[in-house]
Amino acid sequence: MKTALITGVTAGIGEACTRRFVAHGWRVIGTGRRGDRLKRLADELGEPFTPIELDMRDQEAVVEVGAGLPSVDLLINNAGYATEAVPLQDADLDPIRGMIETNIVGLVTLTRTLLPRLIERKGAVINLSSVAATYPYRGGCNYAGTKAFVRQFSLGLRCDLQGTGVRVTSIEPGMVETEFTVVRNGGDQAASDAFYAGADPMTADDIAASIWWIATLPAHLNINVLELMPVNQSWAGFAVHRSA
Ligand code: 8X3
Repeated sequence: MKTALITGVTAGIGEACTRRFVAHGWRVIGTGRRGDRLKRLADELGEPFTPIELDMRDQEAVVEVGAGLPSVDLLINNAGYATEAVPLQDADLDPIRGMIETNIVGLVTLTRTLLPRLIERKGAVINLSSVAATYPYRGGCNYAGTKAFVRQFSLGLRCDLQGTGVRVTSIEPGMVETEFTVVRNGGDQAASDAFYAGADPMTADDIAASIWWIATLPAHLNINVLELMPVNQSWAGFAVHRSA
């Protein structure tokens, strides 16, 4: 039985991946911050699912969890979030630090801790980046910066793992309707609904299907980067400030 470690399984893409991999006969070890949701998922999925309560900002806990795991075939570094999209000059630093600790430091720590056991299995790492890694927008410099890190970390990790057989992918979705935008707006469901209204955004399951495809490709084939958007999302032009 193949085993995947998936971070951030209590909602959205992580939860959709968990359901998809379990449905295909994998064992999933899933981490998340919300114990009640982990328990609900464990009650529903039963024996193939092992829940672990973990806050990716807590680096000691990340090392402890990573070091206690068995060999795994796949690490999906999904846990991550965006702080409110306000210009840096108006933003509070504490939430930004928390995001950087989760999206970057936690991801690197868990990956480093687990790599020897991924190498044993000639496994794979799939990292959740974002279109924000490539296309800047106002209020997103820190979030986009973390996701650009994730992409470049993924490409560089391929170099480090040359010859080990371990595959690494950066997957970079645009609008996916999940709790992402509720979190970004401090719990404001109406703001999230307005953001996705009429856009026919991607679903968590669209991304889980792509991750399943990447994970089950022949072992000699590596998807380096995969960028996805809903058809209704594209790019705006340059912003130009003009003096009066
Ligand atoms: C977030 C992507 O397009 O919702 O990672 O800003 S988008």
